[in-house]
Amino acid sequence: MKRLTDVDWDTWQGEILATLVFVIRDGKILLIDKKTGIGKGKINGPGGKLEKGESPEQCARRECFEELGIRVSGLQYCGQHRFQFVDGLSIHVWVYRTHDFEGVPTESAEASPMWVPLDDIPFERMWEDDGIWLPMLLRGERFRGRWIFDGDRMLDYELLRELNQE
Ligand code: 6OG
Repeated sequence: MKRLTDVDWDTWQGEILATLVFVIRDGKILLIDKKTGIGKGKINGPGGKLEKGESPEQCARRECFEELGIRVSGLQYCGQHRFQFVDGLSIHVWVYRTHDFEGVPTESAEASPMWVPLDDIPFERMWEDDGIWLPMLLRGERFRGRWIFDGDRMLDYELLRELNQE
């Protein structure tokens, strides 16, 4: 499996369902140095796996609280990604952004927070896909991505822009 066409996307279902949240305020974006889980050692947005019975939005809020101790609200849905890894792992990720939160982002066992200027995002320390779709999120465009990864290495992808309606 190397290309998008090697996967039957009609029947594809993520084995892991997860979320990502990007808090943007005063020209800065809140990122985390991830200390555990998938993508440990990389910089990403806060987020994580859905628990049983939870909606993606509930998961997004819970993960922000667990990882950083902040209460986010006014989450805007930005898009979805379907990640297929060549070893069989598959992850379906829902992505949100907001500028509303309460509390001070605080380091936890899972994450260390950082505010980064929007024109200085450390893409070289992030998943390879982020450099491709995060600019769309920052422009307020909605997206739908499908990606093939071999470990850290991106092999193929398709990123579509969606109409901004639910
Ligand atoms: P935990 O292990 O933290 O949930 N994730 C990815 N994020 C980006 N930007 N690119 C990828 O490319 C990713 N694969 C997974 C989604 C996993 C977290 O890792 C994110 C979740 O926030 C392959 O519980």
